[in-house]
Amino acid sequence: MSNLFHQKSLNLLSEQLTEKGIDTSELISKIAQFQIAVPSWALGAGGTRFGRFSIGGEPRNLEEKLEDIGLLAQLTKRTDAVSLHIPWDIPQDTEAVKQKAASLGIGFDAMNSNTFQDYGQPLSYKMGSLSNADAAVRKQAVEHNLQVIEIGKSLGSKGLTVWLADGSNFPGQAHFRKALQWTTDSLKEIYSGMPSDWKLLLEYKPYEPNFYHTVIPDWGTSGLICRQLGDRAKVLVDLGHHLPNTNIEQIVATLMHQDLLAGFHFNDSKYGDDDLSTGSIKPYQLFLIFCELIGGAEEGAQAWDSISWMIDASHNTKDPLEDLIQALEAISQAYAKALLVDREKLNQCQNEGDVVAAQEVLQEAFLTDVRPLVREARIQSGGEGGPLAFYRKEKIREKLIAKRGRSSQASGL
Ligand code: RM4
Ligand code: MN
Ligand code: MN
Repeated sequence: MSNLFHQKSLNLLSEQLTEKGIDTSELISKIAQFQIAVPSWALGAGGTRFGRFSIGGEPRNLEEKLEDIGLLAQLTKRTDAVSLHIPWDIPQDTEAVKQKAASLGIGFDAMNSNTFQDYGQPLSYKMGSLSNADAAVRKQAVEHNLQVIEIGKSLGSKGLTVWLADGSNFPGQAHFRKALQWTTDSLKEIYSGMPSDWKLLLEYKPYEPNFYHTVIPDWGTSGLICRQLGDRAKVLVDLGHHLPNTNIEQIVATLMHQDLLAGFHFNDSKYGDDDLSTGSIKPYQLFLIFCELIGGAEEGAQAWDSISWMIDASHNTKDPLEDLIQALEAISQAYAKALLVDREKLNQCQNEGDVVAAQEVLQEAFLTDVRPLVREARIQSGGEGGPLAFYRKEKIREKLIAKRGRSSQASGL
């Protein structure tokens, strides 16, 4: 898109918004300030249990992962932090890693522990980790999390994300109440090992890799556990971790109402696939989620700054960097549209029971083409107007393949 065309569409949109009493420059600066962390495992092609197809030029080590995120930051100006997964990303030289990240303008978001696979540790997690019937396995899993906290401390992270694969595949395999109790007790030990300025983000997932029961299947179970841990334990909403048709925006509202929302893992899902690109399937849902977030923050339910933002995706078919550019764009758009909602009018419609007008208020915002605002926010921050076009024009993937090689290992495993 030419610069002239961009200016024209921005001016037109500004005029329309000014007529509605909306300050365009304030909007642009809000969009520009909104930063979303990128996980280290999103930079390589993912796979399914049937196979994996390498995209080529994927990062071979932590330094190269940082370089990729640095590039994303430079092009989009929408990300300024990486979320590491241990043991996939154990830094060999912490100081060097810190320096490299700092030189790229990248900080360290929440750390992710991993007790869902075996990677040479003495005891197997096949039958669970924090919920395992064997106390020795639970101890090992707790200690792993404490080590992750130590690594995070050395890098300047301020949070620990726990996602558990624990559960069972068959009726009778697990004792539901004991598994929940062991998980809670293990998490208590982990929580008390966190520095006082850290938060614990507790994820939930209804199924996969276990298909009969998951120890923390939903936000309610996660919230119940968090309540037993302390104020700094909150529920992490991964958009892909819901059964079809779940009203995620309502979950967000309820969690904010209880000051229990830790943050987000952005992605999308059609059936049970938890890692599709955010906004690619249900952009209206993403918009409605942001409406609740903005409303909840404005009305004082939970402070905006207390919420963490991250993309959690892993793709089998797309160039991961192109996908992340699209994801950052989709999130910015949903956020920008939600900022346009006339909340006063919506409130009035709700009080008067005017269902039709309430829908109109939401549609008015959602159907506004906010792309000129998102683009302008990027340009004003020093990024590229069209990061995807730039990425392709500069043949960045081809350059990465030339430098790093065509075949590469999976992002995490
Ligand atoms: C899980 C969950 C976690 C992520 C792993 C790789 O489904 O979303 O957040 O760490 O995948
Ligand atoms: Mn996740
Ligand atoms: Mn997931």
